[in-house]
Amino acid sequence: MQTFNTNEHPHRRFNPLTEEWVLVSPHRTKRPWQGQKEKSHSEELPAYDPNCYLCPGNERSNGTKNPHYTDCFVFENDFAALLQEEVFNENPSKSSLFQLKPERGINKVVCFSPQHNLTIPEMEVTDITKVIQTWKEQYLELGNHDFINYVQIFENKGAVMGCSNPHPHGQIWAQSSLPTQIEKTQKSLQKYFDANKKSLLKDYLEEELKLKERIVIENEHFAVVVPFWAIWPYETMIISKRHFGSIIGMTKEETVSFAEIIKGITVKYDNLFETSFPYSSGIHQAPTDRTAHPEWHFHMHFYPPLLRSATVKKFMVGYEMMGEAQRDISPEKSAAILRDLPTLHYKLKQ
Ligand code: H2U
Repeated sequence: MQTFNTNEHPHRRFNPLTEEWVLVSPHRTKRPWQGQKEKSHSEELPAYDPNCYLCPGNERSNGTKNPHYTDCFVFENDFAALLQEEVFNENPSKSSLFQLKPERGINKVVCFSPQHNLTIPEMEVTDITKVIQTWKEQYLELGNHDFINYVQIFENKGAVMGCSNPHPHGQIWAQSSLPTQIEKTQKSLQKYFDANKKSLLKDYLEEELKLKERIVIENEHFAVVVPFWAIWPYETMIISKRHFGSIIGMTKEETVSFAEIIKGITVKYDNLFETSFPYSSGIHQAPTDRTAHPEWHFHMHFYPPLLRSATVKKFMVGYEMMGEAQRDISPEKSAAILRDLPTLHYKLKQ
């Protein structure tokens, strides 16, 4: 019998945050590809687009005019998925098989910059810091509503991620319940904290910083790691070195470090296939349910869909829909590839 080798033999890895497993098939990375190839979009965009509903001074679909903003601009989503209005459910189902409950919330759109053709990796650190400051203000303001218990800050970047507009922007969905991913994470963090009186992610990051094999970049206050249990080929996580639960626990210095590390990883992403790299990213942090959450540890996920070029993306289909998530390239190999990429954005190359 052969000795088990993580780089050659199929195996499963456990995600301690969601308590889910992922199947890793590292021997399969040389498999021939005859599937979909998408058109790579490298068209040059203007700094201002008169038809963009997010550009300063332009009109949105409902007729509202955007101000002539110069930094970040936040507005309530005109097509909100959640509504603030309180409703009374007169006929709650008594069956555990037909559970349903009304959900209240507030949806916002955050324009990161007035410039239409800029993306986070091309923004200055000072301007990314202003985005983080806006996220802090929104977390506080939204979390102060008595019916808001969780504030989800996220970005969908790129048309392949369903992003409707290239103008740099993200969204915030604040709601009365903990969304499923947050509830799962919360349970795991709580269980670990109760058993060890320590943060699961602090312990995890300390191990990763010793091993170094999945760390992509780090600075004084944050590190970027391809998680041991990553699902997406180039999935990463920014984890704070210090244990704090939410974005408002971040000091001034940490805020600048956070901006630097966001820029650092997104520049590497763009450099990977010399394209504006698509992803969904989002901050996972303490709920705003007016309860202390010493178990929470601030972190940010990046889930990029691209697999082996600017045009080949990974689909979560077949076995993954029916069984569990699966990846070919090992997280260690992905981390090494990202680590070896230049830190200067490819568009600035001489
Ligand atoms: P995405 O590109 O990630 O889909 O985000 C754009 C959001 O902007 C989307 O949620 C909102 C959409 O509802 N929007 C407005 O609020 N007003 C508009 O005039 C167009 C789009």
